[in-house]
Amino acid sequence: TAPRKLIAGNWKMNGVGAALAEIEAMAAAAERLSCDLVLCPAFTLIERAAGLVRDTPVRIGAQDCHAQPAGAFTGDISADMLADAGASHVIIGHSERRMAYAEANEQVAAKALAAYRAGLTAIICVGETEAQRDAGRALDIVVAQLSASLPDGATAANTAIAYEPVWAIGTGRVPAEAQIADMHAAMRQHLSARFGMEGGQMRLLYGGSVKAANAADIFAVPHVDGALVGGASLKAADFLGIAAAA
Ligand code: G2H
Repeated sequence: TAPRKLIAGNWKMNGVGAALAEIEAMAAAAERLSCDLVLCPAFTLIERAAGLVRDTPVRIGAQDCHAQPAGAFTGDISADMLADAGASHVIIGHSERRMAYAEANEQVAAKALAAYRAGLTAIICVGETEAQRDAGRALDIVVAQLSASLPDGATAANTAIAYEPVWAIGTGRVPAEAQIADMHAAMRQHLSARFGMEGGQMRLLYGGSVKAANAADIFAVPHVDGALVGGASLKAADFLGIAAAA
């Protein structure tokens, strides 16, 4: 049976305190939804957001964590700190971090392990660039990323995967349904081969320019178990429109 869909919002570097009203509105509607909702605002909002959703089905996540539990890492935040602030999830290896901070697969895997140790669920991101797709290498690249970015010990409970083609992020361009289907089938095959039943149940999210208008078509693709949403997660009306399609 297909797992319950997970719709995760990635606020990126957007939103100050006033934006918490959007999370409050999402939480107020969440009870009526048949999917799981996770919002990942900036570090500075996590504790307040977690307080707001405490008695609702909505969960709060972060957008990154450090691989080490503590130490001399100026400006960084550990997975334990996120858990302490009330987060239950953390996005790891988003392509914006892979590109801007040169985060390699091995570092992504180390961060995922840190997340597991802190009791967090990792949302691990993978995705090819446009040049890689044009060269016919998208499936190979993404499966290789997946293989190297997931540590041993990944389970369906502590890990979700987000497939985000780099060329679809914030561009309004979405892959053809057949392209998403092929990629998610390849990822599922890899995960089942490596993790057995756990890999078969791990939720595979699609990310990149998801909005209410295209969500239903994307969710109908086999092995799409939810979405990682950027721009359309900032406003409750948009995000709830996507969640309603799940
Ligand atoms: C891809 C996505 C969220 P957007 O980065 O992770 O952003 O929906 O704005 O393309």
